[in-house]
Amino acid sequence: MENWLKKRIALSPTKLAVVTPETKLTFRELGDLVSKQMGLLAKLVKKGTHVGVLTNNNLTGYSLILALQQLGCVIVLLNKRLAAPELQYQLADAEVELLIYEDDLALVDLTGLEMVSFSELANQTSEACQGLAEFKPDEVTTIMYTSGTSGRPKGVCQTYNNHLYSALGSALNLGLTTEDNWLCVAPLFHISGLSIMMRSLIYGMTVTLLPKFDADEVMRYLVAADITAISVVPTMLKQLLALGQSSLNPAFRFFLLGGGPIDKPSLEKCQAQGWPVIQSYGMTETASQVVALSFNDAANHLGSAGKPHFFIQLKFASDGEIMLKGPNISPGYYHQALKNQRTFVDGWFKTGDIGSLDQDGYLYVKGRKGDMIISGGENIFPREIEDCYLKLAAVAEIVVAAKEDAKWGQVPVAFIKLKEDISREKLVTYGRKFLAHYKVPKEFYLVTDYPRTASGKIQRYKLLAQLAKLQK
Ligand code: S0N
Ligand code: AMP
Ligand code: MG
Ligand code: MG
Repeated sequence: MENWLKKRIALSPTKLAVVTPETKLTFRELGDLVSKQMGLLAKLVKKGTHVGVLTNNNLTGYSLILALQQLGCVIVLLNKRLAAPELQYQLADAEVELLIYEDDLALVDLTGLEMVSFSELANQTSEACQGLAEFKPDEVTTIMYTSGTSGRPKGVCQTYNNHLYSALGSALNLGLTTEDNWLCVAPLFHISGLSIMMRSLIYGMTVTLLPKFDADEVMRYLVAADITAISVVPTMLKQLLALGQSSLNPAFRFFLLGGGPIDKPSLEKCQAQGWPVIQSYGMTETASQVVALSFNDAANHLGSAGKPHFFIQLKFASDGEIMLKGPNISPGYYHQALKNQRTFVDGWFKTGDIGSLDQDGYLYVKGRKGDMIISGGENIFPREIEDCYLKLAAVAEIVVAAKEDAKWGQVPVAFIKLKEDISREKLVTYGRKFLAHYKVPKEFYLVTDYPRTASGKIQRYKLLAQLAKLQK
């Protein structure tokens, strides 16, 4: 198929492509910046090189991602909140040959890897080079890691077609206007953020890119700038609600809400103050939303994630697990043949989520099969935390579970059995060295044993019930 960036520049060269607090670029100007980045990258990469990118949301990162795509590299998007050992694992697992990182995200402990900072890259000698003649629909363009139901995080491969059909499915539900301007505060290293970039190329849509989510700042944009859409996770929407400002700019069309469950009172509050919230369901493996409410249905189906997008088929396994099929869905996890065999069955992707459809075909997501925790839109797999703490001499056993949290939705807490005394502070310091801070348990409850089945297996649900009692 056509190279999206080249096509977009040919179709709408003077349309605004990206707005940041510092600058505004048309698609032609963005194309020029991308060409410049390609020139600087030319000596370092070739088609097919696996390149890690560690960036905040800013124009340099944005243009570098596009430049790497133009050069046909496999772009491995890395979560800036991860600890060095977690990044090291993902870089090795994804067979990253070169890491490009924003200077202030420098990690001294990364070893055995070619690394170039943004400022070093800017000082490379430039070489003329061409973007891909065309995009091959089934080629992998991006890889993103996700913590799922088992094992270490896995690299989700995303093809051009995955991104294309994701963008098309979204547009068929939400429509497009020539005025569309999508505020991107979701990280570019998550599909919530990257999908906005891909939609921009495919639709010819303006993206307003902010360096981070700051509720007051975002509200200023929603009120005073000509923003028409914003993608938010529940934590963000609740922070915006708490500001108590209800009237948004007249062109504003919708909040696209995804990334995890939200409480009904928050949705009702949005409705009461006339905020158009489009609840959606999707994941890294589906290149963003695949089920969403429509404008007509949003008011009457509060709490539902909506109907499957045009290209998406949905069914349930006998235990209620949501299964999906369609062109958005990843061809698989990188280098995970066994996991892929179990997860992608006859073209159907087993999501690990439990749900049901009501009589009118609206999806209700009811929970997860495994023990995954979602904190502020970040997935946490308890076993990863448990394995990390078991390496501490003082720890005999540990079970990590989700605790409801007003700000983050859920946070991890630990039930810990000690061999020797250790302070809470030491436990926290240890965790923060090896794990992203959002994964470090917020509480450590000391226990002498765990509720177990006759065969000795820990009954996690009983621990959680005990926790509920403790909280009363
Ligand atoms: C909520 C966010 C913005 C919070 O980050 P913030 O406020 O910028 O934090 P910092 O100032 O950097 O740090 C302050 C302290 O807070 C800790 N912290 C940061 N994040 C979390 C967190 N998630 N949980 C717990 N703690 C957190 C920091 O560690 C720091 O503490 P200390 O000092 O102790 O280190 C941020 O978390 C955020 O951006 N979250 C969203 C992530 C996201 O986008 N997830 C979605 C992933 N899923 C998908 O992309 C699939 C669904 C999808 O595509 C989608 C989703 C939403 C909307 C639309 C779509 C779509 O379909 O298009
Ligand atoms: P990720 O792979 O990080 O994008 O996380 C995707 C996961 O977030 C899904 O597998 C679900 O468990 C959860 N999720 C996404 N959307 C919703 C929703 N509308 N309601 C409940 N959980 C959701
Ligand atoms: Mg996931
Ligand atoms: Mg903050």
